[in-house]
Amino acid sequence: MTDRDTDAAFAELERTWASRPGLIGFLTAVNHKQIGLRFIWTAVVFLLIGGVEALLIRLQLATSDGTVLGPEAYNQLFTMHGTTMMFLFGIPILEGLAMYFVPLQIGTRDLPLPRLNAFGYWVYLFGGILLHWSFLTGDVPDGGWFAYPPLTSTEFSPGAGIDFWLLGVTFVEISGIIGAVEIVVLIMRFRAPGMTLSRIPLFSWSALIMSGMMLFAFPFVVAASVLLEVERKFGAPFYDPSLGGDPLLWQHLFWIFGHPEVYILLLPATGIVSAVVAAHVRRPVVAYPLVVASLVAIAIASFGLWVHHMFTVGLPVLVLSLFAVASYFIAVPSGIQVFAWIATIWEGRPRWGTPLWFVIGFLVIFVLGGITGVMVATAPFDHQAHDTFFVVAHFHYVLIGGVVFPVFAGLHHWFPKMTGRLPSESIGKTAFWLMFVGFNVAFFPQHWLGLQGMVRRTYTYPAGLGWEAANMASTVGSFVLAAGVLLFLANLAHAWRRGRESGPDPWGADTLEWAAQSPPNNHNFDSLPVVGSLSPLWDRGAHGYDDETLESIGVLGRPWLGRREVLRTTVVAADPEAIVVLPGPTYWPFVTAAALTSSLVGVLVDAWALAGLGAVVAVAFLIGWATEDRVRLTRQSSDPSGTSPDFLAAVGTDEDPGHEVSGSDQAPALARRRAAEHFKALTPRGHSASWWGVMVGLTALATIVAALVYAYFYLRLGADSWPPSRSSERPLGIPLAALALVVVAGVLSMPRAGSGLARWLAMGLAAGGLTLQVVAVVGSGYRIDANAYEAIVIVLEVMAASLLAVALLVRATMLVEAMRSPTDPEPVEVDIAYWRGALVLWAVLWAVVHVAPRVV
Ligand code: HAS
Ligand code: CU
Repeated sequence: MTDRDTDAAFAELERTWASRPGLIGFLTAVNHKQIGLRFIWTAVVFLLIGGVEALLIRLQLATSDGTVLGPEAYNQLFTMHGTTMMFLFGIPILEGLAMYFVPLQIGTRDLPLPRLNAFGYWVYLFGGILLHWSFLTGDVPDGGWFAYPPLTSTEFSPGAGIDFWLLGVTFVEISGIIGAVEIVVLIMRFRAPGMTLSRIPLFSWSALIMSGMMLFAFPFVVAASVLLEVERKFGAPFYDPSLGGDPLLWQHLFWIFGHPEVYILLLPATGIVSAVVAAHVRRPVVAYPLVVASLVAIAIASFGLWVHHMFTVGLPVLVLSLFAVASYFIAVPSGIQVFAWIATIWEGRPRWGTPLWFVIGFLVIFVLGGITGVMVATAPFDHQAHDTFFVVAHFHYVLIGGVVFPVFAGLHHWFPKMTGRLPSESIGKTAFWLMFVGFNVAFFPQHWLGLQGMVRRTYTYPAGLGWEAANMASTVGSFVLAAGVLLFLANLAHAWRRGRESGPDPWGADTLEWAAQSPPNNHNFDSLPVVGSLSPLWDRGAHGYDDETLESIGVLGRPWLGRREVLRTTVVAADPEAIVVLPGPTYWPFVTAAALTSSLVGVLVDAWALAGLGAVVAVAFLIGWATEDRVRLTRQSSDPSGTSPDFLAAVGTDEDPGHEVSGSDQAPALARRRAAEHFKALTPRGHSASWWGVMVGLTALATIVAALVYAYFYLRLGADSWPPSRSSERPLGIPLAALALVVVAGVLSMPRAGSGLARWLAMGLAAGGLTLQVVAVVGSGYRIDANAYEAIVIVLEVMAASLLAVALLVRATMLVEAMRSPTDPEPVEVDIAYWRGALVLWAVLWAVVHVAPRVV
């Protein structure tokens, strides 16, 4: 290839990967950098909103008998503050950073399901707006970020505030699950050739683990919220003890989500710390395998700790002890990471810029917060500290120290990559010191206040307890902290236009994002990198990404076709597997999210016609989305036959059999050669990205089912008689017939590429099963407001019926798709994957509804 050919090819790629201009571009963009950046700045806006709410709270508490806020306003502000920070700032900013940087770090050009990603953003934005809309209607949620019933039931919260909260949070969590699916599939299937598991950068590892955790945690809060909303709208007594419900069920469901949630925030933040430490002390983080193992250990263990938030609800001592010990255990992997960073800084050549200062701030504050965590994990101590400011101090140490400081380190560190400009170091460091000092002045005294008995979530305290000075210090400190945050953001805003040019790699960092331009061009990399080391940019030539490699790989795909092509690789070895065509700009994500939002608003204001219409329109849009021709979305080929020089064939020309490689040098050369071979003769194999998306999405769906089944058995355990005397046992005849039909439908769908006819037939049978199921439920005479048993049975039945109904829709759409493009295996794959999952879940629910009441 001559240089001219190459330049023309790069220009062609750049046009192919461009978004559309103007407002249309804004609404239709799907590119990971644009969407990632949107997540980041939207989250920053919510950080500022949440910050103002916090300052108002502190003004009220500055003096005894404060009069800045009344009790109602105070309740609303601490609720919205916690909700905003946890749901609208913390998770989205970390997801945004992951969406922007993971594709670059692992050497690809976009996320695997770009339209879904854009949809996730709109859902997040609309959910966040909805939550804050309540300020305009006056019905501001005031039940705390944990929304415990019975406080949040209609009896004690009759207004629409809690509905805003439940629906808004559910929406935002769905956006989170979507982002998680995206990132899991991305990291498993789209890494650069040669990027084996042990060469994945720590930030990408942490993003993968965060996303995996989200799939298992978020569905619990979605399920809890849906149950509470159904209770509020239709009188289903899930949390009402007078009809067999139990408010503690909420606490379990909420904290099964809520405890992992804090590590979902912490882990990617530690990933940022690892990235920043390596780059700014100029050596890889020590003990990489141990650090990865710690991330995994924390992720798994964190699902077994939730009861430590419920130590004071009156549980057996054995339970208290088990959960306390489990909570101590988590200090071990946390400690391993802390010592790994300290050792890395010790061994390295630190450059004391702003990012590293934020890391130091993180280390100091997070360790203090971790230690108070171990203290409150000790049940007898917690009996004193629970619901006091001691806990408030603990979680601000871990959340601001453990999450905000690392995120700020990351924003400063990656800012040059996103903008091509360097923020001021002196302003950055000033901002750091303001934040560090302000933070400690604001929150350290709260430990003492808590031990003195000052309770949280109470709008004032009387004079004469000696708490004034500490509270005043806390308020002053929080304003200093806020000034630091503003200065930090102002520094970035200023640098955006005026900062010094940074060039591609101002820090001399090690991971692939620094090999791209700053800001990266539309297609990220001119040539797709091949990776032979954990620090590819430090091991240029010897191990990793080098100019030679650039030449050797050439440009992926055939740019003159105008398609968004990326490389799919295998899970473990990252061997090239297939070339995947990604979709370009499209309206579907935006309009679908808008339709869903209008449906949600319908529920909120009891306009059921609007709710139904919105849902129907959203489904119609989803079908439009699923059948949209992805290849046509990008620029049309001028030369579809591809008579121009075959770029794939130009690959691998640098293979030099005379060049002896030895020892550790062997791996990269091998990887490169293997990649080159694959490029030459890449017969597509493995599953499509959509198939992976469905499989990972099914995990989240299965978790929702698990949460509902958990609720069923929890209610069952608390009941004296089950089913309660009012609820006659349901006859089995029709349900058995439904089961038979669905099982046969499942069997008919089994053969891999199953004949079209068998799959149509299966559809008919499943539709029959669904009809029988509905008939049986209606015929049972069960009422959702009768008692907790009937209510949960109806919810399980509705869940099962929805799974089946969606399966029918998916199959109809995919069969039509398959007829339109008979050579494309994807529709069949997606259809069969979803069917298997949905039918298995349906059968599980069937067993719970019909078998469980008879045997347990
Ligand atoms: Fe926590 C409450 C226990 C870490 C966030 N936590 C909260 C709440 C939030 C939160 C938001 O067991 C309040 C929720 C609400 O609104 O009610 N937490 C722990 C423990 C750890 C911990 C054991 N928390 C976090 C992180 C968070 C977070 C991380 C966010 C990012 N937390 C609790 C408990 C409650 C709680 C109770 C409920 C209290 C109540 O009454 O409501 C651990 O993961 C911390 C491990 C980390 C370290 C530091 C590094 C380790 C080193 C090794 C040596 C240290 C040792 C320990 C051996 C420990 C350096 C020595 C121990 C001594 C006592 C000296
Ligand atoms: Cu916890």
